[in-house]
Amino acid sequence: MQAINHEVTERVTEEQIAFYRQNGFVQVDNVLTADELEEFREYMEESMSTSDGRSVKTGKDRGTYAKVLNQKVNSWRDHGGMAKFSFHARFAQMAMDLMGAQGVRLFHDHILWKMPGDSLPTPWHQDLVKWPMHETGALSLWLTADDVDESNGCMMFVPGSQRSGKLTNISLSDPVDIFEFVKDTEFAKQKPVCVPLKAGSCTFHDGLTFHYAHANTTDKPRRVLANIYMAEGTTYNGKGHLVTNGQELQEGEPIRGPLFPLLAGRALKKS
Ligand SMILES: O=C(O)CCC(=O)C(=O)O
Repeated sequence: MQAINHEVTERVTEEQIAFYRQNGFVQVDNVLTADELEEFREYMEESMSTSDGRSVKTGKDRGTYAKVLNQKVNSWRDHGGMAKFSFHARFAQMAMDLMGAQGVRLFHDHILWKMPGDSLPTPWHQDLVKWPMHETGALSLWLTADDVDESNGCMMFVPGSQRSGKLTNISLSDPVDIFEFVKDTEFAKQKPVCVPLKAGSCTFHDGLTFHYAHANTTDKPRRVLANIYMAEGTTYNGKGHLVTNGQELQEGEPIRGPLFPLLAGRALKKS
């Protein structure tokens, strides 16, 4: 177990907000206390060891997707411990400050493990093209339970690429080259930034920022939780998505309801 002894970071600074808005991502260190980090590891292990229909297979019979990621969406729905980290007020406040929103809802969480063995990198892609939202601005927190670097799957980001607009949905198991879509633009020339992190630290990235994660060449899983936050009032664009399908949302209506809890805001009234 890695020991940590530090002051926990409660809020993002003005400098971090400015960096995020310029570059489309930001690193925030030490967002978990030592006790929280221990709990976080324990709960993720428990959640990933149960099969409840929200897991991607983690066994030997691994398709290409599972070599990229073993994923569980909305872990909070059947593990109260995970809910602590998916609903954490500290992270929601940071997301709200980075977005400059009046309130934020959770769109969904997902546990993202990169397993050792025949691991593949997570190819360059944008997230927002997959999310059924009219507006831009939604973002992901990427919180690691392990030290991460290029050997086990740390992230890379293309600074400023959030300004490229929505491009195309890139399959993680059969990817096309996202840079082909921005040839001859400033985004193609921008040098990607690699972001190693200590356990209990995180990045935030805009849903339009190009990002990538290295393969895991070590002998241990790389254990991450990503929470997707959207500004209160973000509206449904009518497209299919795992977490909105069957929710009877109307196109153009705000995405609300018990599956999308309001986690931070000036007025925490509506559910
Ligand atoms: O964890 C990874 O390998 C990729 C994560 C990612 O693409 C995301 O959080 O949007």
